[in-house]
Amino acid sequence: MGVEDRIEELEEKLQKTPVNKATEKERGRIKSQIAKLKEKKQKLAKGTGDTSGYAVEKRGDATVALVGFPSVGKSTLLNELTNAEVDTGAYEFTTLEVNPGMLKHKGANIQILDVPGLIGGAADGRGGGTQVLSVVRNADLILIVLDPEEMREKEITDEVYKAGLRMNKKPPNVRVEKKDRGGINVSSTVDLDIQEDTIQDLMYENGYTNAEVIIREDLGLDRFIDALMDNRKYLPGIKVINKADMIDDRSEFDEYDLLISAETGEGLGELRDMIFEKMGLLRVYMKEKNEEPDKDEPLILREGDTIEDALEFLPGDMKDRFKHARVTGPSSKFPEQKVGLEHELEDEDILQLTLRHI
Ligand SMILES: Nc1nc2c(ncn2[C@@H]2O[C@H](COP(=O)(O)OP(=O)(O)OP(=O)(O)O)[C@@H](O)[C@H]2O)c(=O)[nH]1
Ligand SMILES: [Mg+2]
Repeated sequence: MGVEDRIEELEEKLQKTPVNKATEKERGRIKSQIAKLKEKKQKLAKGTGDTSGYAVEKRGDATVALVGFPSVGKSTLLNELTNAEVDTGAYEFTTLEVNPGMLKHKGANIQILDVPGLIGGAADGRGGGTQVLSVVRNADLILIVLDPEEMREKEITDEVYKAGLRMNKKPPNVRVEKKDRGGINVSSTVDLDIQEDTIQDLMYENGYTNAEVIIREDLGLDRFIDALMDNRKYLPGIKVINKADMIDDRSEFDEYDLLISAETGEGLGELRDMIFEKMGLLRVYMKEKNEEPDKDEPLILREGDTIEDALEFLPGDMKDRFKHARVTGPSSKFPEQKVGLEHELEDEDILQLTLRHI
């Protein structure tokens, strides 16, 4: 039996299994088997798939992937946000390859990838979906573009989910440590909904015989299985409704991040800011002693980055010659605060380095 048939069979079995405590172990096992088979299938598809036209080098400080059904206006949006000039059209599947463009915002170079429109079944390989989704996987942010006249939102988010991508979710707070003996030991800092023997079973199912499992959040079966799979990717996402110029009743779309119009330019300023912020990008202005900071070309870092991370982006030997830094701005307690390598930087900090002479 092929991988596909086996998945189908298991999915049918799962549907027939009632959801209650008594069946939890069984459901866990089926879900875990499905997850593993899907991973296998994706690997197989990758091995044979034709990726020509899809291989795009990552450039700039961060990458955004535009995801949506055909004709929602992805290419029009790419052209408006970046230097790109790609074809757009009133018919579906105008775009058949990945088109990159560069958005310059707040001193950052943000690469935007317009990928071919997704279709239902994309995660299973329909319409070149596997390749499209592998481009999305490599991005730092997913920008879902929806058409107000034909939302089909769940179809899109389902494909993204099935490809192992988890949008706006933190990785599960689960730690697994392999041991030499002692079986599977589960400990948790919160009350757990899943039963302990279900967890043990899932661990065996995934090839562990001796391990310590520490769980720090109350999670369901799916999220626990996510914690055991290597191919899950957690990344930020934004959902926008395009073609705002065509909408009569805007209140219907209150739950979305933003209403935009790639045609009239409405909302695009806010979208640029939102992209920058959601990716957790920071601007750090470098300054030489007794000089003004360089505000035109900030160093672009990520939330949580330290002085040590900043040094990685600077010319070679600065790290070896580092003595200390002085920071003025949101992360400093007072101007020109003297700090070391582990100091965390914030957006719009001014950074001055003192280096050893060699
Ligand atoms: N009214 C209106 N039409 C828009 C807007 N943005 C795009 N369109 C139109 O929608 C149609 C599809 O736009 P594209 O940018 O080609 O859509 P796409 O998502 O790239 O489509 P595929 O490449 O086929 O996946 C074109 O006729 C655009 O002119 C908008 O904000 N408002
Ligand atoms: Mg297009």
